[in-house]
Amino acid sequence: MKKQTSTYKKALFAAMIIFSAFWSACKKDKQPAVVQAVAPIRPITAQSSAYVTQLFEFNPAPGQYANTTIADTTAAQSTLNKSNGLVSLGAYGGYIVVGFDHTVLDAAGKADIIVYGNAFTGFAEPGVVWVMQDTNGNGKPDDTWYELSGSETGKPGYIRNYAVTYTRPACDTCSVPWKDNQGGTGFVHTNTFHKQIYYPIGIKADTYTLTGTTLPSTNINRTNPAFVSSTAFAFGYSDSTAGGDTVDIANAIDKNGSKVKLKGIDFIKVQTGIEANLGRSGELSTEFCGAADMSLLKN
Ligand SMILES: [Ca+2]
Ligand SMILES: [Ca+2]
Ligand SMILES: [Ca+2]
Repeated sequence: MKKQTSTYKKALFAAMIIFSAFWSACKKDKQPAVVQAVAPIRPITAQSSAYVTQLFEFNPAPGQYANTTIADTTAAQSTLNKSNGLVSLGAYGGYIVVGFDHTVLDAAGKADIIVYGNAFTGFAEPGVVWVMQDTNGNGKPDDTWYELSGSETGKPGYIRNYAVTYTRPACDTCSVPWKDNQGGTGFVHTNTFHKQIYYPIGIKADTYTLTGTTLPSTNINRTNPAFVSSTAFAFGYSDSTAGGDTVDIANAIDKNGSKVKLKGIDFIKVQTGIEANLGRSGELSTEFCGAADMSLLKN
């Protein structure tokens, strides 16, 4: 009898655990996107620029344009206040942080920001776009970055918290070794067209690490070695479509991949999304040419 009771209790206990797990799973499913702390909104005024107006950070990866006028601070500055500046971010993880002079609001059901690059058909160099709201209101991007998810989020080869460490090569024009946090290694290969140092001269340390989200290499086609093509992903990445790529603040996700509701954003970061050598074209490196608040662009 005693044994039966204990078996019964065990069964009841197990049933309760299953039910509570089921119940909490259901509750979880019904939870809306995480709502972030309310950040101050800087309203649009008659003087507001559609384009990003301030450069906060330029931290390139090694690449064939490193240490040239296409990948220096002046190049990074050239992307402000217009759509046709140009800075090369280098290989995986190279990034730029820029800001608007007002808060770009999330317009319901549509894209909010256009990011300009220099892509053309078959030559996408996708950059991951991140957004930040100035939660503490100090005008600086020292708050929390949220990735804007795109068509590749969750697919094989998509990895958040991906990190690549670059090492200063043995000689100035030697290929730059890299090692990622997934066991991968390789080189940013030097080529005969660009003979300068590929390791950014601004980096004094012999190694440095760039961290972000990496995208799948599935759209890179090496069938023709003379022209390795890279087709644009469906949506959500910069330097992918001729004329610019639009992104939606509503696609913001946090570091765990959960959707986040942001009323608006003040800063954006664009970061090269794939470590890949494109043969003669050199390493895959996102170019950033500017960005604009679509609500302020004249049609
Ligand atoms: Ca939107
Ligand atoms: Ca801030
Ligand atoms: Ca490009």
